[in-house]
Amino acid sequence: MEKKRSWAEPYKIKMVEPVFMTTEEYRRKAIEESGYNTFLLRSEDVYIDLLTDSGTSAMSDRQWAGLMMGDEAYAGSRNFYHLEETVRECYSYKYVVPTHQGRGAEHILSRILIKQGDFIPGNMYFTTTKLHQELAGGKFVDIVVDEAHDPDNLYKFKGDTDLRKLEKLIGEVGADKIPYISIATTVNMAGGQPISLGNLKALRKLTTKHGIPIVHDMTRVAENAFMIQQNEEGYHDRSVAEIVYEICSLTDGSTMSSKKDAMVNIGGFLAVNDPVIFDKARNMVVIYEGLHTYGGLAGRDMEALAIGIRESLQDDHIRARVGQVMYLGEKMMNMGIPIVKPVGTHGVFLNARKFLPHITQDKFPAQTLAAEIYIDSGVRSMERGVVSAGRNKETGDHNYPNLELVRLTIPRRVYTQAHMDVIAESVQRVYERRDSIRGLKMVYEPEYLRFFQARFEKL
Ligand code: P61
Repeated sequence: MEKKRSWAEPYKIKMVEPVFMTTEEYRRKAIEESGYNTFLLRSEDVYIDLLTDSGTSAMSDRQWAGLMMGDEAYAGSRNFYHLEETVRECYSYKYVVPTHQGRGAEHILSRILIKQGDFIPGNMYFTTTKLHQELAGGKFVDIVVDEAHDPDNLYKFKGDTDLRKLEKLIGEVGADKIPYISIATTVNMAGGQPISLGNLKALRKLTTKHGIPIVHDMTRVAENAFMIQQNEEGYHDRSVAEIVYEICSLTDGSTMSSKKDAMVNIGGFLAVNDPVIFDKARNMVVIYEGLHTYGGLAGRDMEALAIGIRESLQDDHIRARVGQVMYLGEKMMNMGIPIVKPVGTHGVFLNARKFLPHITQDKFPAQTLAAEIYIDSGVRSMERGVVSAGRNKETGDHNYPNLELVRLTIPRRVYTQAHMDVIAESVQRVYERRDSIRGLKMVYEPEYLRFFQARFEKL
């Protein structure tokens, strides 16, 4: 029998940034002063930062070299043309409008396509995406498969859409009230769960019949493609780059936060195939972001992005990236810690309902758990539960999502396997003393995207 061979990261480390450990007493004070909200901590007070994988990845030597090649012309920067060519070649879209980050693209897209009273179906909500749809007068409708709302369901493609839910909506409101379907690869709020190509093809067929476009939130599309390569019949021999191209070809356009897959600190874009929408978008971008050949980015940012896109599609890179997340997830499962299964691609999501069953959702179990992990070790994570879900616009009550999660998000190419061990051990320590943990009450709540700035006190 052949012995199992280990694999390792396809890079070596050239530059390091020190991180500092604080005392538990210090961290107790720091999180209290931050209103028990990990978004309000100072990064210097964090030991291992798993708040997000957004803009926090390590750039390669090639990307850093790209920064030096920035053409900072106000108009027509060569880096824009490099980016445009890369998007065409790697993602299939004809036209690109750069934006400062993903939500800039969401804003422009929503303003162009959504009319008051429209419905936008999607495979689970994302905070900024849904907000921009609402601000433009639309209403988000969840058409993700039911499995996605169950943290213990082992279905491999929890990002799939439920076509019956979509057909029902079309029957109720009519296709002309649905400006587009919003599909995310992968689904962040479900725990980084992929959509299958089989499902996307079926969705394409149905939407073509009704004349409804598909817009693709391609923030973590390379990770989604890797999961297709690993788990979907017929794709084992296809490269991640080929699968990504096929996914994009099945859609009409995309919004992208390049701060994830493409490993830049800032950047995003809107990409479309329709020249009329492109024309509107490049006119609107000059109002909110910048000229259509830079859209809020420096030339050097666009260069690092163009290079990062190609790096994100390399099979050995993506295998190591997702492999590290899987390593942490499996370690936690072996420790008996309740997490979202199957393990997603960009982080391990703790199931706070099971972790802290004695804390009811109105006392914010996931918010509480993120604070407790920080106190234990200085590991910073993020709430993805009732606080993130916001309020019901009609009733004013909290939205109570089934998923009450803490996200331990892994930046790309930043932390080592030893860091993963330290993280798992910290969560285990908190798990051992879970019975003594009490919930929180919200004492300050901003109007939009409240989870970023809300403040809490201990009960
Ligand atoms: C994140 F707590 N994500 O995961 P922008 N689509 C998708 C994203 O993941 C995404 C954006 C659009 C972040 C940052 C963040 O509730 C939050 O470049 C699937 O951040 O504008 C961003 O892209 C928006 C954290 C955003 C949050 C919203 O950490």
